Amino acid sequence: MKILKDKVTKLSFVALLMAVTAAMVYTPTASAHGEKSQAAFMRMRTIHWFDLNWSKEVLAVNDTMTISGKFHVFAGWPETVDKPDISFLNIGIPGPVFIRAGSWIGGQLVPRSVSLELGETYEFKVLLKARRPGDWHVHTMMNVKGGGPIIGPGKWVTVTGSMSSFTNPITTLTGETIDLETYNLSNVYFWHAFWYALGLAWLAYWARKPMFIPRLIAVESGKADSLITPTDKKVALAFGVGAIAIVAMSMSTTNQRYPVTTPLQAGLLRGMKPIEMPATTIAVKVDDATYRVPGRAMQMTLTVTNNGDSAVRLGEFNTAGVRFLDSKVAEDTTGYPDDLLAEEGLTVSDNSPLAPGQTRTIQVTASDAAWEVYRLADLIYDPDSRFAGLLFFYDEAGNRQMVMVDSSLIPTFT
Ligand SMILES: [Cu+2]
Repeated sequence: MKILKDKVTKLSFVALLMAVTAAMVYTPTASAHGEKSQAAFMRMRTIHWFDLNWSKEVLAVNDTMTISGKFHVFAGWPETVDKPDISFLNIGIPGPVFIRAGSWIGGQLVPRSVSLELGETYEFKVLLKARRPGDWHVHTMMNVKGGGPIIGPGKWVTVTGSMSSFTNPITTLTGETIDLETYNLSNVYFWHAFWYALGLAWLAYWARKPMFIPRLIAVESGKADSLITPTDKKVALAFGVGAIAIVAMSMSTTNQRYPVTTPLQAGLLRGMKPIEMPATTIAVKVDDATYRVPGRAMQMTLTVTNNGDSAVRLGEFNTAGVRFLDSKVAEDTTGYPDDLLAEEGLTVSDNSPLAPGQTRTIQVTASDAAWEVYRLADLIYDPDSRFAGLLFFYDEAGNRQMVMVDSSLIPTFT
């Protein structure tokens, strides 16, 4: 029996050791943080992020970087997501590994929630200041009240240096320069410690005498009054009056020390300036769209009419942050996240220049591992099998036109 017990103990120890080692060695680098698990049709039919640019990939603590780009608010917004009347331009990072030094939509600073209009395209910029060393997957993101987080593409950014050197100086309107990283901290510590100590002192005053059984007996035998002596009453009065006096005095000294204070600034920002998108001269009709289950690609049959005055070719299809490019037409120069970039992911049956006035029906295949990795293939589980995305056409001079497409997306099983 003893031997068996020893064996079990030994084996459990080995198992524990193995588990610990495995946990230490196995550190998966997640390349997406939340968006994969969201319904595919929601990601395809809410906000389309494009023209994104991360100004740096490596920076030191206290250095700044910007993430800029555009987003299109899809007009066929899903029913189950509240309209983006109250939205907040956020950034998706694991805590304040950066601080957001500023964020703008259409050139306007947006520290508060904003109203966005369906069908409009906006330009945005976020200024980040590095705070904590590490490798961080930084996402653009929009929080929609009544809808949830709408997560944009994420890119790995490395912060070097030491967090202890981080500072966040601001100059107030009263002319004082403070460091928001530590400002007022000792004051907060002091007052919390002070009042906590006062509470403990009150408890200790009573607890120095026997607390429960003798007092219970005294109360039960009708001698409750004997438990509170005249001294006790004086002490209670001192505590009561003292607490009120300290509150009143410290309130007035605080008012003297900080004579100018304002309430918290809040309230929805309306009237965000959208980008005036030039009227598109390309008409696209989605004749049908399918995806194979299981599979890594979607196919569309598009009838494209060029109403402009120069020949165009299809360069990109963008949905849910995944960019499918025809490398013969378009090339990414922005350092777009690898896992979301299909450099040769777009195949067009006939991608010769479409002359002005011409109409052509083309077969377009958007194919990449990202379709599966980012679980767009999981559309099969969604209650609304429709997609939406952006098509980018380029003319000979390199001018780009964006066309929004949206249609049902039918699975095929053969
Ligand atoms: Cu991520």
